[in-house]
Amino acid sequence: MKIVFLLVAALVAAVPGRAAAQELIRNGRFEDSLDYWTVEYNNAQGSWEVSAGPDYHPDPDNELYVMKSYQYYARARQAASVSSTELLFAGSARLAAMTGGTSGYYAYATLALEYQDAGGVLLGRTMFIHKAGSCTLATTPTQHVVEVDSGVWNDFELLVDAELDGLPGINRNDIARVAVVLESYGTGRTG
Ligand SMILES: [Ca+2]
Repeated sequence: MKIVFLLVAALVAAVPGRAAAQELIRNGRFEDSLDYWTVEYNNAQGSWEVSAGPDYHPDPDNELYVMKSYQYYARARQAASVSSTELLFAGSARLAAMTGGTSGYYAYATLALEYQDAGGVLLGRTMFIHKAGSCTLATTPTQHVVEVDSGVWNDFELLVDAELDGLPGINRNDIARVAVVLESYGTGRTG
């Protein structure tokens, strides 16, 4: 038995420097529901939901709720073309994942930033994550895994150029797109 549960609100702006705030992610505050966001899911077993609404966080604005139970994933994703890695990423999320205690199962909830080449091929990523069970996702030369407290609202901010200093497996000159991904995942079986 596995349950994964993710509750997230994203305030997402990728800007070329703090002074000139051009938001590259559209509808990052979900004021227009899911406009510009792509919903992806694999509902092998269990249930899933991706929906926008105002009641997940007590502020008056909308948040996005992403939930997958039991097996596989539900996601919301948006990519933007970038001409530079001088970007600021900011977001707010409440992440929670759980497993039923069966050995070998795992789950995670994440707010991730993906670095892609011009063809959309994944070069690496930064994951703010809450893991449960035997999840082995870890930091590598192309992946920064930042574990956060579960069930509380966390504010995230990173300067992409500085972040890439810690990801030597990514050639920043190859980055042409950046995607924001909100994902809830569970194995639902040993694996
Ligand atoms: Ca709200």
